[in-house]
Amino acid sequence: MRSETGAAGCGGPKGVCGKDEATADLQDVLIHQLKGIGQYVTRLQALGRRDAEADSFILYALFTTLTNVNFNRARFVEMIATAARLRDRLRDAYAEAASEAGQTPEALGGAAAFIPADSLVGLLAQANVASVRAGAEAVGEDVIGMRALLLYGLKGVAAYAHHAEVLGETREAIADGVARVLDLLAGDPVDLELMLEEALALGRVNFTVMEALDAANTGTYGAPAPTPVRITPVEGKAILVSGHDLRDLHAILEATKDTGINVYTHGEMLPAHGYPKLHAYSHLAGNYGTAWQNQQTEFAAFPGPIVMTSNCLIEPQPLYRNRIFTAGPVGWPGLRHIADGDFSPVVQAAKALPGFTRTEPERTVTTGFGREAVLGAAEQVIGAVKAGAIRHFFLIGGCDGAAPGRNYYTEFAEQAPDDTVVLTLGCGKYRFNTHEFGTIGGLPRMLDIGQCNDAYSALVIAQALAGAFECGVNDLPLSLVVSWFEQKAAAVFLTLLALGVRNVRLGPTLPGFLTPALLDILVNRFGVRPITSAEADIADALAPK
Ligand code: SF3
Repeated sequence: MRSETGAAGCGGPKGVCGKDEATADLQDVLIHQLKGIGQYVTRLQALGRRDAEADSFILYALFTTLTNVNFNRARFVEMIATAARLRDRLRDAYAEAASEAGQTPEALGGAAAFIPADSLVGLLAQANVASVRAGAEAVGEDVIGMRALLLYGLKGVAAYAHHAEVLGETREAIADGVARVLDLLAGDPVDLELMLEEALALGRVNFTVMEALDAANTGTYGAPAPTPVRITPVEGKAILVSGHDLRDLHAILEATKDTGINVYTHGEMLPAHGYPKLHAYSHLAGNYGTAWQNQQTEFAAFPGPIVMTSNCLIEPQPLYRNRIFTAGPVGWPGLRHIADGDFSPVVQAAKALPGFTRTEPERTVTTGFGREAVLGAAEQVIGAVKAGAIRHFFLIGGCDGAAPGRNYYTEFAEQAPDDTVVLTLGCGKYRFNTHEFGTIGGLPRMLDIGQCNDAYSALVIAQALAGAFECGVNDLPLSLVVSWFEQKAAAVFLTLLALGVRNVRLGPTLPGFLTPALLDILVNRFGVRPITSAEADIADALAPK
């Protein structure tokens, strides 16, 4: 999926995110290689051997193929060469481990034996065998759609797992689960039931990933606490940091300490202000702008350098192309890339650019309602529910986007009755986070749990509430309203299904790979509901059951 529009990509010479066909084709080749690597990794694991380099490369490489992450052909050509070398090494290691165990190694064909061409033209010619749609005529759209759900879920899992890994949190269960799905996909599966089971297993793996990421973030930067964040600029030199990677933000804060340069967050970086060890930097001045899809106008107006640490990047415009940097898995041809965590070129750029020339009157939004903060107020929350002051919780979360229909989320939050609480995470929050929600039972009526990366916090809160009320999550006065854009949302969606969470409202449009038959499965077995109108969905959620 190159966008919310469908399994077959967005079509045309460039997708809606700006990715050209050649880059998308190179990504398909890389994914094909990763399937082959997954085949060897699973077999090595079965023989009791682990390969940390392979585990890490798989996560990073999959992350680069998410929508709106990396558009740089040269980086993909390099990664394809690296993947080929890694696969060869794993093949040899597997042969050796099997022989040591007295076994005859399987002779693996297909993706495991794929030899990438040694030229760009040759690689592009190989993309047809590697495409998610390869063999569609023979197996039909339902099989292609289910494979796509697995692959896109896997990409999301890999992205979250990479975020955790850069902060030192890894789990063998994650590497095993990721390799297992790659191995399955390498076999071009056609059994829908089997793939559905594997998708749910992947959802459980993602729960482990989200837990690891939560441990990484809170272990490194402390548990988020409710924090008002300035959303108006302060006079002075400035750097803007977008994306999800807290470690990069931390490195930039360190690099700008005592320089007089202010650091602003953008998009999914807003919740970083809630982490005590990041909030402690007095030059973390505020949040600038809104969600990723508005970046072309917001970055153009920002008077300093911009760093994109993860998704979601869209085509940089000439007005800021010479002052935007990429980091980690992100890439765009011709942009300066920070590969080694040394952000001094960004600091130099900030010194040379004007910065904000005046301080605007302060306005704030509040973030930092992670699991500890919300559960710290659990007694108050439970008391308010029991007393009837809180009638219902709406978790309105997920990815924002530019497609029509997303006003639904604004309308939903704003029309939610005064005796309901709105919990939010992901960049969809910008649709309503400056709205005045007021308080309820002494608590703010709108609680920003954090990034989409903080879905674990939301699940822990839901499970704790269910425990307090001695019921299941599905019996709580809680409705989940999820906005869909790309593969991180697919991973969280699979986790919700795997945990048995029902009645998830999904929109604004359903991903194109969900054929009518697949949608039927989701609706009938998991109670998934495509959104209708805010008014009707709120009324339905509040109707006595
Ligand atoms: Fe999604 Fe880009 Fe915003 Fe993290 S990942 S929420 S769109």
